[in-house]
Amino acid sequence: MIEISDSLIDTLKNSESIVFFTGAGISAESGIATFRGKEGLWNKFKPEELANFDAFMRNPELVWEWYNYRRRIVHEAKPNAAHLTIAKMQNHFKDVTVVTQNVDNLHRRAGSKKIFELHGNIEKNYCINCKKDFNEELDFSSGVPKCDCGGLIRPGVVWFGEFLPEDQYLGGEKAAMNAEVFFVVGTSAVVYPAAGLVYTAKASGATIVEINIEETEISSSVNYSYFGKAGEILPKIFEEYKLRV
Ligand code: BJW
Ligand code: ZN
Repeated sequence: MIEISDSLIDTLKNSESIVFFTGAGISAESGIATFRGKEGLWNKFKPEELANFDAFMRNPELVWEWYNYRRRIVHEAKPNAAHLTIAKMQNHFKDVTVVTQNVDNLHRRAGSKKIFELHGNIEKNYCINCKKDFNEELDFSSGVPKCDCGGLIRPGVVWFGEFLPEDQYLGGEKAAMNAEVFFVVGTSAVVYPAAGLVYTAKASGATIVEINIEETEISSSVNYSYFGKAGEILPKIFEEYKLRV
């Protein structure tokens, strides 16, 4: 049984600004596969082989097949105890911000209000040429859908080699700089510039708390590590906090 340290609860009691930096692992208990590790493979492809523009141009049908498959899973999924706990914490702290690498909307569906989406949103699409948004349901009956300008329509997510949406990244960076407690939940913390926010928060004086089922790239740099499922550990931290407020 994992014990939550008294000093972390004391720090939380004295904090107003809490940030949750999240990755695919927070949605694993909702039935959404993570990217890395053996669970992360889809049809034997690594995410790096599909989540890039060249792969899309080479084989848009294949990349769309992956996104449409994931879209169906996301629609059927529900926020889990970790997403719901973060949303509940909004009633107990002055400023709760979610900075997520996930594209699955589960933080919003759980009720979190202040969310920065660093890697886009799987519900969105846009034209590769004129960048027009196509956020309605797409029709694949005659192949990969195209814009009036002739450009292919692509998922509204951020692929390798692409810049993150500036407003979302700057919002996440500002939150990291202002955080008193910065939780890092369910991410392997290997994809940049997102993972760099952990070091931004640390350099700005935040207490860093990692929650993951295993050690990661950042484990040796954090103040507290809790190894276990996010859907079990986050509710436990919140319960201990409420007992001691
Ligand atoms: C649990 C759990 C449970 C499980 N409870 N925990 C060399 C060095 C440094 C950087 C680079 C480099 N070469 C290239 C780069 C840049 C590149 C990069 O970082 N690459 C690295 C992989 C090396 N980054 C980029 O390209 C970014 N853009 C950029 O840099 O722009 C500047 C630029 C522009 C032009 C030219 C050059 C540079 C863009 C990155 C975009 C990432 N996109 C994806 C796909 C999004 C769309 C989609 O969903 O399809 O984002 S890739 C994928 O990885 C996705 C994720 O958001 C991201 C991070 O993954 P995450 O969330 O950490 O998931 P996993 O699976 O890795 O980890 C899950 C974790 O959960 C594990 O630790 C488990 O243990 C844990 N877990 N169950 C708690 N129940
Ligand atoms: Zn267009």
